This record gives sequence, structure tokens and C-alpha cells, in this order.
Amino acid sequence: TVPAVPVAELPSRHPDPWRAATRHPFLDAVRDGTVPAAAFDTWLVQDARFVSDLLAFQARLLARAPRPAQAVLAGGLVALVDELSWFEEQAAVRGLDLDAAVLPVTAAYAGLLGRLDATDVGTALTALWTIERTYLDAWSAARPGAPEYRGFVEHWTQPGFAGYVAGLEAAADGVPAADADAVFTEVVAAEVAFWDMAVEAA
Ligand code: HMH
Repeated sequence: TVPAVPVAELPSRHPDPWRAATRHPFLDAVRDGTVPAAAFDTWLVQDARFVSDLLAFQARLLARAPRPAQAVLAGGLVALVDELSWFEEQAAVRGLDLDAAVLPVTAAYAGLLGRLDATDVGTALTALWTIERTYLDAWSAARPGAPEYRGFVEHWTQPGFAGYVAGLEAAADGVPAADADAVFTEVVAAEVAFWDMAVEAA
């Protein structure tokens, strides 16, 4: 058998998909202040739905995770519940309906999360690390963000989030994945499609 690839090596093994997922025109527009508010709001409502889908996926993953991965997954679940409360506050401030229709890209991403339930735990942990690392790197590239979006960019680049992603890295590296490269590229493609949705909404 081939030795397991540390997840931290996956971005450099797939540089073009990784760049597409973490250096996206939507993020440039948030940084520069050129994103139309309606496009940002459409994206924000769909992201709240994604976080709720992710919470459910992560709860299912925790139920089958090995002991060493349990603490970071459980901590992440609490953070996702807090994140949903934060989304509700932002939605209230911006006058958004979080029960708006789910867009196809969001439904497709939920389908991917559902399929991960049937994979080995190592593959699912690699996917979860990829989801969160992509988000962290993408928002880090949008720093500091235009004044009207700075609070969002700061929220998604807090040091505690980077620490969580490091914890997920250790958890993923502790369990071999059947095909880390395949799940990495599948998740990264879903992330690109999700950013694309925001640009298409503009
Ligand atoms: C699309 N990927 C997407 N949204 C998020 N909120 C995260 C990752 C991080 O939880």
C-alpha cells in the first residue's frame, strides 16, 4: 500500500483547483467592496443553509469517529451552533429570510455531505478538513475586506478558527483515507461552485 498523504500536502498536489477555490473573484469583490449587496446577501443565506447541513453531517461523523478525533469534532459542533446563531443575527440586521429557497449548488453540496456518510471515516475527516481549510484560506485572502464587509472577513479569519482547522488536520492525519486526493478535489470543486453562485447572483 501507498503511505498516507498528510492532508496539508493536498493543496500543493492540486494547485490549480486549490487556487480556484481560495482566490475567487467573489472574494476579490468582497475585499475591494465591488460586490453588490444583493449578491453577498444571496450567498450569505445559502451559506447559512450550508452550515446547517454541515452541522448535521458533522454530528453523524462524530458518532462514528475514533476516540482521538472526538474532541475536535465535538468542539466544532458547538462552534457551528454558535455560527448559526451568528448567521441569524446577521440576517436580522440585513433583513434577510434564512428560510429562502435552497439553490441547486447548496442542494448539491448537501448531497456530497450525505454521500460522505457512506465513506470510510478517514475520507470523511479529510473532506471536513478540506471544507474548513478552504474557507479559512479563502477569507484570509480577502483580508482586510472593504469596510462594509470587514466584520464578516474578520469573523471568518479569527485565530480560533485557524486553531480548529489545525485540530482537524491532526484528526484527519490520524486516520487513513481510502482516496484523499479524490475527496479533496471533489470538495474543492464544490467550494468553487459555491463561490460561483455568489457571482452568478450579482
Ligand atoms: C461553502 N464552505 C462553505 N461554507 C462554509 N461556511 C464553510 C465552508 C466553513 O464552515
